[in-house]
Amino acid sequence: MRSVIHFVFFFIIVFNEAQVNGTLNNKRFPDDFKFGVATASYQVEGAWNEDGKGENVWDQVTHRVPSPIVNNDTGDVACDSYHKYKEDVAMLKDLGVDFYRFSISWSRILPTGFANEINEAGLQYYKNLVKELRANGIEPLVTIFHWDQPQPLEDLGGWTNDIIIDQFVDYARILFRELGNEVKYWLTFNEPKQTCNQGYGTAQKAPLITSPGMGEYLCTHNLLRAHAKAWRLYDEEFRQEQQGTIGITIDTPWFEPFSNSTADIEAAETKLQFTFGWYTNPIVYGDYPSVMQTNIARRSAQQGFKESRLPQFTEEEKAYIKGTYDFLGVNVYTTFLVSSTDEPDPSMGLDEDSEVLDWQPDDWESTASSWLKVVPWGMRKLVTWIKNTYDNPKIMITENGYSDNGTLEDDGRISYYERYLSSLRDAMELDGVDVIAYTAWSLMDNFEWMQGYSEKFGLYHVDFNSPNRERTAKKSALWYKNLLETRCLVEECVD
Ligand code: GBH
Repeated sequence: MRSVIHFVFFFIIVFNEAQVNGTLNNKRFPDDFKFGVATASYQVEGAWNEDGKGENVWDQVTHRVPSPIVNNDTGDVACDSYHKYKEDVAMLKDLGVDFYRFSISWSRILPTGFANEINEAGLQYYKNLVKELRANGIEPLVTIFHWDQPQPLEDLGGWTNDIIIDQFVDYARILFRELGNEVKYWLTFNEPKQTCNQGYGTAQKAPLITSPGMGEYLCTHNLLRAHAKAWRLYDEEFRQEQQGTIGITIDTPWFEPFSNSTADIEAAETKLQFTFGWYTNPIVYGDYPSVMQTNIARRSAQQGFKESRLPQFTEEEKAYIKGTYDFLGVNVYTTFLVSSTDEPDPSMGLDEDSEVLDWQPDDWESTASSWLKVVPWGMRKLVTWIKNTYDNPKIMITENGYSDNGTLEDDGRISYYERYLSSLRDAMELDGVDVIAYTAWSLMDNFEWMQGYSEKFGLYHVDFNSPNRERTAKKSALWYKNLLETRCLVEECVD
């Protein structure tokens, strides 16, 4: 009976949306294309001080008085996934996903950040989770670092101190050794731009350090070398035996030129280089984008610095970093417009150093998050630009999603997913972009960083007022389940 109701429900949803969005791509997703959902440790696990876990920067920031987080929210309990992972896996099984992207909490494995002592209970949690996933036919995709560095390392300067490179690699080695027989897909970092620019530049993410145009560049310089070292460690010591694959997730909006003028077209390209190229150019080609090198060197000199604020790689480091990816993970949510300007802001900072202007028009379709405007066509333009700029890499969309206030009747989310997936399918079909996977953010409502629990991205609702944190499928969960069965965005697809 339930399945009959579900069937009718699906039919109505699919039919209605197809009517509304008459132009959805009607090609089935290829058989080997993988669909999944994502979460991150601090956003879902809770159990912040249980079983020997150490303090990390998000514990530290959320416990500050007064709290910098909306409603004084914390991730102390979050979705309680540390205790409820079997329920999470049951949800994943019901959705029918091919894989689950989750991250590991560094301070759960290494309470001080240093590798002298492993917290076995923390390690066991991830072994249990991976085992449960495997038992249910779900592939784990593991993010080694999703923003929650151990506080003792932060006390030494965190990502701005190069001692963190070897600590990160030691941590990664433990994960490859202990989990690598069961985990075949790894991501070193999630969205390094947010770790560095928001963490050490503009103070919009933990550890909330304000050092625009200085701290954010130091952070990135260390993070890129840590990434390369972890990739090479896997490549040289684990790949042959474990047969896995390892990449990195980099986020960017699509940046659309405001007009057809050469200046605006160049400005949009510059903005892409300062956002996505900051990380991807070193990893694919061995060095920072030339526009970053030129702008920052010139501005640093004008500001009285003896050397560029953008650190330089040695020739040896360039060769070492170049090529350290098996695939590129891309997180994409939205689009910005970009124009050139005759009066660049002379102050220090990543945005200022780019010397262009970017914004989102007020009349673009909005969500619960101020930065997230619904712009489906940006998806195709972005992945096609990545294909053309970075030598046709394998691309995994490792996040894409929509925020609202948590309603179960989340038609806005369904419509967002339909149109973004259609645009992605267009890029695959019409531009030959090599996209191998798509990941919806998120499996369930969770701790949305500085916004606390005020912005909801889940396919499943979580009752944060109840000690049991009950999960309930939203309409979008049923829609995603149907998509994963049919692999098709319209009523009937062609292959
Ligand atoms: C992802 O970041 C994260 O990986 C994930 O943990 C998070 O829950 C999810 O998105 C939803 O936000 O303050 O105007 O400068 C997405 C990329 C980049 C979006 C930074 C918010 C801040 C915009 N994020 N951005 S603003």
